[in-house]
Amino acid sequence: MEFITVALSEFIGTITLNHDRRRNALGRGLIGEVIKALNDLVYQQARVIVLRANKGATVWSAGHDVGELPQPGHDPLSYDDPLEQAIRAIQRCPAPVIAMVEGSVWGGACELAFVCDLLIGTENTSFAITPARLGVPYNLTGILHVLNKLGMSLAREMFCTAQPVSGERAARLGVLNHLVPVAELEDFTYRLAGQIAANSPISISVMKEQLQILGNALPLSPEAFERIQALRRLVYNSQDYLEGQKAFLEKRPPVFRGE
Ligand code: YXS
Repeated sequence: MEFITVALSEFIGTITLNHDRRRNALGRGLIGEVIKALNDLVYQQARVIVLRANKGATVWSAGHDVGELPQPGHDPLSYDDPLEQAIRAIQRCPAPVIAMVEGSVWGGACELAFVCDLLIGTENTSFAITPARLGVPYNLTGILHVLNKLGMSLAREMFCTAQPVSGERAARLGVLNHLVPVAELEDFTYRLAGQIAANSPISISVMKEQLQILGNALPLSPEAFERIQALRRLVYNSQDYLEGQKAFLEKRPPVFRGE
């Protein structure tokens, strides 16, 4: 694998994001390897999977690969976007996925971590949801995943400010299941993974899917859905969307005009 490493021991799988040079940006190459690793580990009887970055990582993941965002006029987070495929792969994985989060998490990588079944962080963990910083219209299921995880108040703050929220605050608000000192992070995570692996995998996989179905069961009229899609088109057809990506790639602050 070019972008990740994979391991399996005593029914506990580990997928390590291993592209530090690009801060584990979620490009199609890395995402493809993560999805393959999830499938392979389940086939090899993994009962729980830890999704992590390398030890000592300052950035768990920098989010969607900005260079792979499509040009204006095309939905940047369409159903078949690799990031969306990875999010569905984690949700559909019969084994619980534990996000072991060391370092900062950005953009769509926050959603990827939030859809994991458990999140364990440390004092250097932080989450920043950044579509507003790039002029990107987040997608409907993504908003629902964030809303389910954060609640309305924190979701509004994070989508509007695009500023990092600390691991300590995330733990206090229930976004992290546990916050442990970085020196204890691995032992704590794998001890908890061992507790899961010792339980009935068929019982857990069924309850995971039941929770998934109930968590996403929000009635939405066709008109409401079409209105939301029309709103998102306004954004990804905007000059702001073009400017957000351009500014990032040119390593300069964006100048947004709201048009
Ligand atoms: O210039 P080189 O070639 O060395 O590459 C640099 C960065 O360009 C690259 N890199 C990325 N490339 C593509 N997509 C990214 N998201 C991305 N992030 C980083 O990695 C190399 C090292 O980056 P550098 O020098 O900035 O590292 P740093 O340690 O000083 O800063 C780390 C970060 C994560 C604070 C910084 O790289 C950063 O702010 N990255 C962008 C975070 C972000 O806004 N992500 C959201 C992406 S868009 C997304 O997820 C959704 C579509 S949405 O916007 O809707 O949430």
